[in-house]
Amino acid sequence: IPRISRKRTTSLPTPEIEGLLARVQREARATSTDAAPAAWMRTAARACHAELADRLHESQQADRISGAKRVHYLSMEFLMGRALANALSALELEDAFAQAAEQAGLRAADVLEREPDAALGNGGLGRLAACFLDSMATLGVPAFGYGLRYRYGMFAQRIQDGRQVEAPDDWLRLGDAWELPRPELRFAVGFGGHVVGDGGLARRWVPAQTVQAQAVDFIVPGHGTRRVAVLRQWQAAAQQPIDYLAFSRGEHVAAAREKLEAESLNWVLYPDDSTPAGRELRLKQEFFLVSASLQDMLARHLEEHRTLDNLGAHACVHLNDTHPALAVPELMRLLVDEHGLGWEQAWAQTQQVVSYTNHTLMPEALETWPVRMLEQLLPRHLEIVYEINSRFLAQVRARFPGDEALVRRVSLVDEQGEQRVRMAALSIVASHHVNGVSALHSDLMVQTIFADYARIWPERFCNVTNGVTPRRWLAQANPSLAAVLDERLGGPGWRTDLGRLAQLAPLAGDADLQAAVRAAKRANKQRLATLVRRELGLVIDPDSLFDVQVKRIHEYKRQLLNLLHVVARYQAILAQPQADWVPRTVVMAGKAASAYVAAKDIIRLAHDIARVVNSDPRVGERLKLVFLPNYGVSLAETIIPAADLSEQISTAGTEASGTGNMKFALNGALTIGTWDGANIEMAQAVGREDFFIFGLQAEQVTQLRELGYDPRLHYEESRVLRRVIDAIAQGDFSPGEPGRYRALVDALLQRDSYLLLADFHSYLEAQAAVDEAFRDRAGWDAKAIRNIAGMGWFSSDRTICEYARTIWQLPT
Ligand code: 26R
Repeated sequence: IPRISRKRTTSLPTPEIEGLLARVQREARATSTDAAPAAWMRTAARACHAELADRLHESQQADRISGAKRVHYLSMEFLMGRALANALSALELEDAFAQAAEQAGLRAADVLEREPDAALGNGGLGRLAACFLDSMATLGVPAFGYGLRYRYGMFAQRIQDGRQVEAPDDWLRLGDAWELPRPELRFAVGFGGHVVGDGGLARRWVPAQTVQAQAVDFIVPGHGTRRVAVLRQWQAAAQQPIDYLAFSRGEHVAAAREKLEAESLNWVLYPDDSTPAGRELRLKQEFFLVSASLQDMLARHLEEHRTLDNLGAHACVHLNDTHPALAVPELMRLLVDEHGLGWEQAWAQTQQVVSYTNHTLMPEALETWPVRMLEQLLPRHLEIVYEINSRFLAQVRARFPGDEALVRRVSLVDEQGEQRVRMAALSIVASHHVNGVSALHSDLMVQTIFADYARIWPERFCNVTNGVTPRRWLAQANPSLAAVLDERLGGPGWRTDLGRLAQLAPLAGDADLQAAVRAAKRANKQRLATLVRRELGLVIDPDSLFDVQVKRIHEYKRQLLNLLHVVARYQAILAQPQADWVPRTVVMAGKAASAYVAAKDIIRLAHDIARVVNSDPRVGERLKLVFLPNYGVSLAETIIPAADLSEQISTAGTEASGTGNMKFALNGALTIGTWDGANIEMAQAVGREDFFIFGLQAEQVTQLRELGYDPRLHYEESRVLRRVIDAIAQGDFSPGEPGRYRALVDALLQRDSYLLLADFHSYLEAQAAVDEAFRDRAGWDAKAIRNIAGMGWFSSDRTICEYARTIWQLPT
């Protein structure tokens, strides 16, 4: 991995930063007490930003001089969360900052909390991109993240009468101190219009409409290095911000039309279930991202190399899922139409440059775009897609003569019904590598959704298992545990060399270490209990077992299975109040896409169950159910370190990897999970004895479905399950509206698409094993330590090293 200056940045705090901190202090003293923390937050952000801007300049200068190969990571989502604590940590200013705040009579935590989350992502895919930027900066991989500067990010979730209500996420309301506008970086992006040509392959697109893409940089600091990465976010602006003629005619709305239309590109982040309505804007967003990013990349390359012949040697374009797949025809258009390369030459460069990561096997999440829509919006790109397709299909016909069924299946154009372009096919055909995000997912990818392509190009497909950054997800989120690690691992080096955690394994039985790890966990649980009391007015016991499931609400993730267990436990407690129950607090959080009815029903059911269970005096302290609203990066940073048990219970074969699973185990939670995604590799790394695995495996799931799965059999066979389902169906948790969960229960009994009933018993057994293990506190602590010790491999630093070596082929 190329890196400049890995030396520790011990020279900090620099006089400039000390000066800025002093300024922060002065300003804060001058403002009212109420505004003080917010004022501190912004001033501290500006102080850090000034230093980071210097480092950005240094990093980019160094890459220009060395002619480094750069990674261009194209993603519609970057779920960055807050930046200040991370910047302070990277600049090694945490202590100085905390002291300065304290002198001003403020708590550092209160200041940090004033920063809104940059929630420009839906979930796993977006957060992974953020972890990758952190690792690329830290490892010194020359990298640009390219994204959109959404005006409104992931919606804010409020709960009203037990139901989710969405509110816009107005995160830029007070401006963002971290933004570095780059007025000199502007590119024109076209839409619509027509194509002119002379009959040859080089043709010219004449767009009907053009908007300006304006770069706004966000600097991502590296840790233990002066290197930084940059997240370049595009802002759309009208060519002419105001139509003066219209304005002078008094037509003010018309005068602002172009401006409004251009800026609508940056309006909102699309939810991950986006229904066909309003899809055209999403397509425009995708193209806008891709076109601006590639123009920026080519301009830089030309400035440095004066030719595009060697583009592939100096640039990687990585597609974070297919959302930026229009990069393929857009790069071809730029190379052929705008820069005059021949088709073959352009295609060779494109294939050398592009790689693609798939993040889901769910067929409904595979993107396709109607040919009609592309024709209207991107006529030249449609032509290019057709040309790529005809050359590709000719190759297929030559290699598999007579197999027209194969040709139909692999074609970039789906001809069944309305013609649509398959974005995954487009990405695969253009990429030198295609990877999945866990071993199981990568296997299933080539065995199922991409089987035909894997037959054509077996060498193209590979796996790179996901990882998470230990800086945010351990050092910053869990300072209590971090302090224990610093002491036991001989200093802070584990932050950038997470493999060192393995040194803890032989110490798992050490009573002092156990006590220290337990004390850290207890402090984090207390912190969460305080938050729950503040947010919900509910008292929870920090000595109970904290059983946590936090993630987007999706049927395949099976939050409903978790709820079935809660109800079963509730009924068992009522039946046997004298039994020796291990007190549990079940914590859930997560957002449902606004149009996803089944997911919203699950949220409502959780609230209905919580109300009944939490207020039943017969249950007392033995069981509590908590749903925390507005899950996001910052809330995760408080919840995850407080968990004893991590719920990773997706139907085997459905969760591509999961990354929350890694964050929990890294923070000393034990996992109850299915044989799915990265859970499998985690169980191997920490040891199966210290993992609560249950349920059908992916192959068994497939078999069962092929044989014809009948959920009713489970319902009829199991008294426990019957009582649970009947209680929900009869309205025990919704007495005012007994039929409230009719649809949900019917779906379970008639289809049960995600096999909850098939796994129910195995899940209850695993939960009983959890209780047993928790009774033995020393045994549990030893397991927790072995979990932490086994997680070294799941650092996103390791993941990025694998991408750098095998996919991006960066010099080492
Ligand atoms: C709008 C649409 C096409 C869309 C569909 C699905 C947009 C976004 C998604 C979300 C996806 C693809 C996602 O977040 N996948 C998750 O990626 C994580 C990182 O690799 C995995 O850990 C996780 O298992 C997977 O669900």
